[in-house]
Amino acid sequence: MTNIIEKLRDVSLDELAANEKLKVGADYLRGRLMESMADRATGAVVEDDTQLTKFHGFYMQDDRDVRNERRQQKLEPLYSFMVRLRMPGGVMTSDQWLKLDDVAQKYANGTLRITTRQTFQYHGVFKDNLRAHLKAVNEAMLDTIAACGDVNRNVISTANPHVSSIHRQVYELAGDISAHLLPSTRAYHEIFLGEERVAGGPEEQEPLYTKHYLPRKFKIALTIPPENDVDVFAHDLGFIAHVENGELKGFNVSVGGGMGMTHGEPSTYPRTGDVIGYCPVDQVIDVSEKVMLVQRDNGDRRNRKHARMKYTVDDHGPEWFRAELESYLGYALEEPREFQFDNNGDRYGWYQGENGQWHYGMYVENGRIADFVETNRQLMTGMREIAKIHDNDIVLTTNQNLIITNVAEDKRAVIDALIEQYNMVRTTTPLRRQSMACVAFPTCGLAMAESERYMPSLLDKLDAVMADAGLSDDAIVVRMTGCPNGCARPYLAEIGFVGKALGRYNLYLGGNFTGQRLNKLYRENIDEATILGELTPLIHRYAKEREEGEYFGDFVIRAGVIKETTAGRNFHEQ
Ligand code: SRM
Ligand code: SF4
Repeated sequence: MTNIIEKLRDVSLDELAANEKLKVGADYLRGRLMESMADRATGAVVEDDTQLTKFHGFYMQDDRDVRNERRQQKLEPLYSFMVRLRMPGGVMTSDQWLKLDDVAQKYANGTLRITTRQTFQYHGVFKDNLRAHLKAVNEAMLDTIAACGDVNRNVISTANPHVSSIHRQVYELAGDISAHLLPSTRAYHEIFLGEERVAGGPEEQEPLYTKHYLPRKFKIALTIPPENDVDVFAHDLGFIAHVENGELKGFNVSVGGGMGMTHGEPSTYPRTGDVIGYCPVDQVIDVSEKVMLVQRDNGDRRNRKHARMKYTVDDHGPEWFRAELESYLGYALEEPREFQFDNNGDRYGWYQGENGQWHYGMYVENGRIADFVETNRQLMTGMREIAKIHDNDIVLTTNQNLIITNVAEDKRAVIDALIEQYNMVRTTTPLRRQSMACVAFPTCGLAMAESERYMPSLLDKLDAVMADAGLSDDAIVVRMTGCPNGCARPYLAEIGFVGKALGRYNLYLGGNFTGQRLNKLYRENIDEATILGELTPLIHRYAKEREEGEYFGDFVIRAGVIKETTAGRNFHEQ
């Protein structure tokens, strides 16, 4: 149990990954951001600051659709920022929805994007609009602090605190953990909200993070079995609720999940977390903090590709991790309790909560809230009209959907009429409802292939295959990402597509329906015709040969189509 300050006392920063030097030298996340913001000659911020803005919740990007054209015209890339909100549990009031919508129209590209971590992202925010944007978000009583960067990110929790008192308690814990693990620096308030720096005050301290912050991003999810909508095993730290006689007693603690990897580098791999113990409710904040500190002090700061906590857990073993954690806690974790999941998707349409109120789960294709001209689906306008008459919360889900919560019986018809009027919900199959795609082009700088813009048309074709096989009422978890970073958690899907190059994807098979098993590479670098050529016979075979209640991901393993992945470490073994 040696903390990071002591560990790095005699280590030259030059021996560490480049970001480590940057964090230490940035005066607690200030860098040269004041100057960068004032520089009107460019839409960009200086190179080092592009890493620091992440800790404040925004990323510099450029529009990749016009990159070549602008290069030919000798113009700088069309820089703008992606801004991500911190919204633990994905909950906002209708009034906040209206304010956030207004921010999108005034300072961003007019759309809102529900992310796979239950919050909104804005795209297309120009540097000149950034401060106004962040101030407006702040006026809506929200912020973007630590939404990205080497810190604890938005804490996600199983959707809809209004469904039951257990859901409410778990959601509140997500908020408490998020608040507890926030960085302490006032840099955000000074640079973007105009707070004065206290002159001559004591040097700012980051008691939890220190000037080194974390080796890499850190993610926490909480869920309540049998729902695994959050994909709890994809996170650095997962809490699985244990309920006895209708009372929330505590949580199983899972550590070391993560999705990201790099094509062609087998030392990088996705990993599902290990359940290492159990803690009662009143230890959750302490356990969150101490797990994060074990990673702060032991994560790899030399190699950023090996810096996530999943590698710390694998390198030392889960038993070591538990022992180390217990030494930080000063007490032992209890032994894990039994749990069972039955799905990792969302609930759609109207359903009733414990308090008798109604909730409407709305499918939002890949999380994009906009008015779509081609299909005449007016999701942005429709949600605005709903938010105007709805006097309760709207909740975002980790599957990029939303829930209009706490609707009285006699108000349901009004909401139904607005959904109809604005043509908000497209007819969907279970296959589509279980699907997710990451953002990718044109904003994501790391995208190798399309995802959000392509997945709908591929699903049209897969829907036709499913119909042909008589499986229109069956669900298969299908996910796509534009690169191997795994933002839509594709390695937990029954069918995963991961971008390799424009129009080409790696096809992964064999995840399970509950998000507890990783899939495996089945075909590499294939185009749409080959994807359909591979999947059509498999789907037909599944229709004919499956056992009662057998899911597609289980079938492909039983039928010998693909080998089961039993742990992240053997993800690449064929
Ligand atoms: Fe992600 C980076 C979008 C959830 C793993 N992710 C990015 C960036 C910021 C690209 C970049 O670094 O330049 C993407 C911005 C695209 C854009 O234009 O908006 C991006 N990630 C997203 C979102 C918006 C995908 C979506 O379609 O919803 C999700 C935002 C979540 C949020 O609100 O915080 C998003 N990213 C995830 C998840 C899923 C999750 O957390 O449950 C993962 C896999 C889980 C994990 O972390 O292991 C994920 N994103 C990554 C990685 C790979 C990390 C790694 O360990 O290797 C990167 C790249 C990196 O960090 O170097 C990345
Ligand atoms: Fe971008 Fe890759 Fe994440 Fe998709 S998976 S949003 S392409 S980083």
